[in-house]
Amino acid sequence: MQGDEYWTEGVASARRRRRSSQHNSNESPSLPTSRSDPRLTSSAPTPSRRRGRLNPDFPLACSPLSRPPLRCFVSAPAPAPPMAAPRVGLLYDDRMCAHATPDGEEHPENPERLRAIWRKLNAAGVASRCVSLKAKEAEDKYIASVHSKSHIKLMKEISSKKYDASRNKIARKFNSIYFNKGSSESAVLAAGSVIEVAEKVAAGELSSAIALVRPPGHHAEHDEAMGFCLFNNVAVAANYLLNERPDLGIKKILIVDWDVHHGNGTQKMFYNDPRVLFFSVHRFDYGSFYPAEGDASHCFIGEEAGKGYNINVPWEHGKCGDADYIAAWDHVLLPVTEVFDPDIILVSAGFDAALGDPLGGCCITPNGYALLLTKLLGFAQGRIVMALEGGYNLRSIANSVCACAKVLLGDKFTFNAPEMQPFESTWRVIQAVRNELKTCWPVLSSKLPENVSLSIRPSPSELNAFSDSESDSEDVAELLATVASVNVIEVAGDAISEHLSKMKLDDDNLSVKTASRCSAAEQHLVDSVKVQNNASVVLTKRISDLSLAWRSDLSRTDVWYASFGSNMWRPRFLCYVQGGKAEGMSIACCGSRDTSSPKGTMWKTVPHRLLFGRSSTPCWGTGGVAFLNPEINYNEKSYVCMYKITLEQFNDILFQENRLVLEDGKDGNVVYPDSPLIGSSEIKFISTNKAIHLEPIKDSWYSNVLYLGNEDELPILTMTCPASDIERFKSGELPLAPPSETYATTLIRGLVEGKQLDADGATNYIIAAAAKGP
Ligand code: X5A
Ligand code: ZN
Repeated sequence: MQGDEYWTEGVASARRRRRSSQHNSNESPSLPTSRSDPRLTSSAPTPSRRRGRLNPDFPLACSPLSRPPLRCFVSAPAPAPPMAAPRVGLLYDDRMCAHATPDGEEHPENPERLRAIWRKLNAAGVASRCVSLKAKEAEDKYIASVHSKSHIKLMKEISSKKYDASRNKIARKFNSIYFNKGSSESAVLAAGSVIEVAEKVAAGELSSAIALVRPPGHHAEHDEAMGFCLFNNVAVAANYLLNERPDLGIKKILIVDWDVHHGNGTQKMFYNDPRVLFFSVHRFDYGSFYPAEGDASHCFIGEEAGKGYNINVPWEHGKCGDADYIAAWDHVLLPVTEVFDPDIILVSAGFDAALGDPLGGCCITPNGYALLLTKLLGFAQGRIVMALEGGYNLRSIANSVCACAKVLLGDKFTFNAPEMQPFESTWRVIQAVRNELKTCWPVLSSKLPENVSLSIRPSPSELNAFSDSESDSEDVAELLATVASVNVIEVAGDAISEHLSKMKLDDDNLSVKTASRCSAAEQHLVDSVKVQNNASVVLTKRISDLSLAWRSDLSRTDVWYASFGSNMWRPRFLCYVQGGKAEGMSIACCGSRDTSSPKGTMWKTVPHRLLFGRSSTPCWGTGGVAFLNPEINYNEKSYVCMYKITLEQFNDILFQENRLVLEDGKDGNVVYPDSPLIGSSEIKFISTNKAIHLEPIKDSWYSNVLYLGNEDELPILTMTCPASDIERFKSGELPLAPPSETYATTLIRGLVEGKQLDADGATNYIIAAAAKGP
């Protein structure tokens, strides 16, 4: 049924068959079609990693629109043929430790990162098994394929005497950048080193390689250093292979960017280039996670000839780990890669999504990275080049790189089942990505299997195990211990694949498999559906039942919801109650559970500044949306349109504003979160404290509920950003942006139809607010 669901063995054996039957006429005709991937259980490398070029006469196997070969897995196991150990390049060079903060200030992106990895690889006996390589400078003409002349000149001269007096000031003009006397050399070596290893892998001199480089690269744009990145090392290397070395036969490149941050620079460089498939999986947090640009969303799929060749998997929150990444691999990356059929894979290998990372707040384990990498080895004949990007916990990055090196060396790995299920939000994100790309990649057009709704874990708000933000610092040892204690399922051989990817479409065994993976807390839900035929429907119903209690409770309390943005226009507000979309909206709302109209409407002005920020929204497109500065400011008068609604409805609006409503997909059902964000105790809290920052959704835009006083004994509530976001707007970390025309029109209509201002007055009010900033 679902022809595109992948697990490691599936990819590897599918590749083996294709290569052997079509491409590689000199390979043995009796290649194994074993059900279990030997890489998972033995040290013998698989035939898919054999060296040997594609037949250059063979036409490009796949355009995105062609169907992949039908996969059917023959179960007779066969031993893999013996083969020489892979030659794995390992590039380390102390000269890339020269880039450091100018006065020894602490910084996460520091030289110790490289040294920690290098020490670990030596201590583990891994370095000596690799082919050692030294850094090499990139020639200007190669860097010039992605960067402007002036950017190259500045980066190469910034360390010279000439800039001694102005260096720090120039650094401050960029976003998250420092320079010192070693920066120029390190940057040129980092770019040159990735070229160096990519060339050797492409030429077949090495099977695969790891380049331990810094400064990192993926945030660097054509004319801009940012996010600790000076030159875009991976982009430079990709262009080198494609444009400078046709002799190496590299025509299609897959770039996998698993750094926790969006690879904005790389995305832009290949946005309309179909030769480079750029895949980035990153925290997005509704647009608030660094670099906090809207173009990290899944809607950005490439342009012109490059349409479909840019894939973003934007997590909605932190705490994503092995299970979430494996799901993204199995249900997005691998099916597309199978069709794309790259000649080489470059990995923008940041390790800041690792468990314990101080910036990432995610929790990939070293074994998780090993598995993600193993799954990629099934493509491009195993030609993989890893280039270090971010990763700021020294222990985590050392262990993670070490695990990856062992995978490339062909070491035996026993993959434990991920200790957790993917989040519910993970399936939502993956389904959204697949929808966006399905016309470009028909292999993504099938619905995710039904049983995924059972393979979920609660939202992070209900899991307090791991650190989530850049500011939190947690004891890594403690975190690792936590994971160790839950990660108890030891599996081997054929059983592994069953555990690796729980979306394996074995509907018959659904309840058994699911049960073995659920936490005790989820078990009662599973028990209740075990005997049912349509399990997910029953589960959904159960969730609705759970929510009934709070709903009937909160339906008895009325509040004033004070709107200052597009909801001032009644038809737009009614979408949040009745569902659907009003003029100017590009996506529909699902509405509230209780669709009754407001019991009253009233206008007021409040002493808070109105501002416009963020760079785009799914509903209104490019341009900022409205926020109310939570701080009281008696010099300000902002208009609010208040609607008298039930507290239940207010929660449903909060859910929708913060995109917490799960589209069930099957029959248009929607699933609301099963507990309210603002209950009676929060109302109590808020009337004394004036505001409540909602911890469960602290990273979404409207996570702060403000109390603006009361009107006929009912509290007036609104939703806006937290005070910390105001600081980020002020510092420039979050962009201020004027509203788009459609959005502004909606606000103006609200004010005019609400008889608060005339058209000119309303226009001026919006323009003034947009001009003032926070
Ligand atoms: C390469 C990388 C992160 C920049 C974060 C800035 N950059 N707050 O991980
Ligand atoms: Zn990063």
